[in-house]
Amino acid sequence: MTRALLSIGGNLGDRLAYLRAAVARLGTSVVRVSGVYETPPWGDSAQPPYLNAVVLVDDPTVTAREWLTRAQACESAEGRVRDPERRFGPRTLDVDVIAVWDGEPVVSDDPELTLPHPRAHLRAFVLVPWHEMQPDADLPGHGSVAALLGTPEVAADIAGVSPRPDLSLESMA
Ligand code: PH2
Ligand code: MG
Ligand code: MG
Repeated sequence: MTRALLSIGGNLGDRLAYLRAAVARLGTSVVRVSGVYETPPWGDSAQPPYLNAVVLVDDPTVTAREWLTRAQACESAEGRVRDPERRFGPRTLDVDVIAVWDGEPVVSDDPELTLPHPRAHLRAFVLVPWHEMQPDADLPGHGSVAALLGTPEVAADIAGVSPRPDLSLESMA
């Protein structure tokens, strides 16, 4: 079995529609989805706010590498255009593989797919929705998500991560 935690986000166009399209494309592999959050852009501040959520997916036939392929297929299908000059620039849809488990956590230092995601432990826009969806979750190599929310780097960003209870992906899971 492989299970993966995916972060989905976007800050161009109809942001909710892009998140919904990603969940729809992931199809029957979706086990749970978090609530939707409005989040300030990290890494390149001159751009609109993001909507972010996380999705737990499970499929016994899918390897870690194939989760990356599926994530990229979601991005391409929703018109994601990569700007080589602007790594953290605005995008319709970003789907990041945060962690994968095949019974045990998968660890990879492949530069194309580093697992767990090398910055997830620092990102409130990943940890806040994940904690809401799975309060007992662990980020492999970093301990409990609940504890990570208390670290100074993350705690400082939590106030900016605003729940959007008016927007939902739930009916799609
Ligand atoms: N993704 C990025 C860069 N910056 N900021 C927010 N708020 N949410 C994101 O998903 C995000 C970002 C690159 O993957
Ligand atoms: Mg990202
Ligand atoms: Mg990405």
